[in-house]
Amino acid sequence: FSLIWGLAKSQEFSYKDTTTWGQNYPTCNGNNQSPVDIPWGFGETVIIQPGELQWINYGNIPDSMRIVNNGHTVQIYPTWVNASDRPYLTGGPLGGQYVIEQFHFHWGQNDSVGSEHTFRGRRTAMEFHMVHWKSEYGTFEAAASQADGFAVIGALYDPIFGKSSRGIEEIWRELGGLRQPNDAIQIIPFPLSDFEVVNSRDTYVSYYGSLTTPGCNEVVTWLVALDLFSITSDELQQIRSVQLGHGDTHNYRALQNLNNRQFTYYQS
Ligand code: 1SD
Ligand code: ZN
Repeated sequence: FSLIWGLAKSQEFSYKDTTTWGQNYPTCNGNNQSPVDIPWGFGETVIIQPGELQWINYGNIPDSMRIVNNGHTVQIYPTWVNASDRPYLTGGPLGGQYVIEQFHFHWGQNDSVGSEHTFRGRRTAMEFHMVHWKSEYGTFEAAASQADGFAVIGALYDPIFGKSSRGIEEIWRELGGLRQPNDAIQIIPFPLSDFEVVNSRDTYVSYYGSLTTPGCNEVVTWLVALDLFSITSDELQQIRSVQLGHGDTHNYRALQNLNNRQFTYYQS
């Protein structure tokens, strides 16, 4: 089993029936899978754990920024020449520093679906993920097989407020170059703090889970913002014109069982 083969194989899946992923990727049938329904949300009172989640270096402008349509999502890789400039998360539930690798989006066929996590059964129109890996493991690939290897920020978007935001606009103006799977472009870099979830002094619900795509590695400390973020219906229409592999028209996975897991809450 080579790493190259493993990576190539992990690209082979469709969203038409996400419940069958376990046939080719046994971990997708595990007990700590994501996404899950979160029984709270949108401004309700929760018990905040001590220890703030800290966003470090997110105002740094990347040295380069590359976007790919990987057939499953639009994925953005910001890179910094000096490792010390890379943004990272620490504090809250995280035991160490988690550096940013990439960010991407999950969406649906219409405004009533698209997010992967749900709040009290309510799905929103889009979900934004910022994937981080624990820097002490040296590489993204090494961290991908460690139980505490990844931290992923989730932010749910909905068109109910009808306004756009800077980070979304900066990516959306590039979507024309990303229409087909394997399309890839370089863009003029902008700081990740242009996304409202960054530094938002928000409350995050944290739980232990997995990647929401095959191999479904159970390596993720999830931090989902309890706030709701705004996008326009027009912008949602635009991301639906990005073609995915296998003719998929959405890229959110079905909800998974919580089993024995618990939720904790942190402030940033
Ligand atoms: O869907 C993404 C996938 O595109 C890839 O980024 C993977 C990490 O290699 O992470 C999943 S997710 O769990 O962040 N949705
Ligand atoms: Zn994701």
